[in-house]
Amino acid sequence: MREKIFKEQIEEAKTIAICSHVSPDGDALGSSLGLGLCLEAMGKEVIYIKNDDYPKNFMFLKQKELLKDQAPRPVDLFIVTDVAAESRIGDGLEFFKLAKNSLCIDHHRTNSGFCKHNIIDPDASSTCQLVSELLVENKMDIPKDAATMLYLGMVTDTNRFLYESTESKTLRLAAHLIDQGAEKQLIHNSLYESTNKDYLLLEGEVLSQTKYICGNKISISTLSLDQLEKYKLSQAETDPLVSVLKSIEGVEVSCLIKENAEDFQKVSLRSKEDIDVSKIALEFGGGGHIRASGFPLEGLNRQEAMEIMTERLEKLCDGKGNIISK
Ligand SMILES: [Mn+2]
Repeated sequence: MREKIFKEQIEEAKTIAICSHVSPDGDALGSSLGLGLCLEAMGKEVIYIKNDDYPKNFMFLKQKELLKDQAPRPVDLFIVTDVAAESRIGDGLEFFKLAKNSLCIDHHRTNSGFCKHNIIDPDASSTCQLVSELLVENKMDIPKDAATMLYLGMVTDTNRFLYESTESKTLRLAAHLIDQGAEKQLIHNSLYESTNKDYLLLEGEVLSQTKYICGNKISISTLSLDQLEKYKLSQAETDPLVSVLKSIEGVEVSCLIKENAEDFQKVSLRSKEDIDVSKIALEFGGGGHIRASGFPLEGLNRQEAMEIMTERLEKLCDGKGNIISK
């Protein structure tokens, strides 16, 4: 059914604008550029909408050249990939309003389906997996450069196929992308064998200031703008930190509060088992996945955010150092 919707919407459109979320990550870039390249190969006119600065850690990809600032204009179809809510469309919003038709392809559990047509699969480990599946089911060609982008999102959203969300299907689709020429070694070497040493130093600093509650089962830390400045890193480069806090022995839930301005914090949550952190994110007006979610906290400084998050996360605890799943 969903593969039919995908095919029909694409077949009907001549001009297609494609966009992902603000502060793009590997899955956002991979799904939008990967799908766009497949659509171009089908003879569609594709407009790629740039959102925010291109993340430094993905500079090694030549496909980044496709992203440009675009003057809004009406198109037949507006596609958003990996975007959980309309508020995350960013610079694509004008295109969305002007477009005749819209299609949302996403894997965020909290997605309410804000487009005319919505293909949402919370069980897909990445939007790139979902896009690849839709392409394969429709026997559509995946050119080499598209395969590389789709592979990128699959690798990053599953943390190298380590997360529980990785299914046998994920690996079969990844294998298919490699068969189409996905540059897997370029991705592996550029992302996982090239860690910035300043990032590692910052990681140590954040770890050393981490607070543990609930019998060390919950880790909470903060990252200040001063620290980013000190180590000359961008916000995007510090994305792995919250997972590092989760990877600690015994930790079930991790929380990182990132200062974006003195009175504006961004909170990221991760969990290993039992705890659905997307519920907490929803309470605060954010969203995401069961094991990875986030939300902004406006009007609070870092210290206040730390207090609020400590208080909220303590509710996950039975008071005797055990996590109670709810
Ligand atoms: Mn994703």
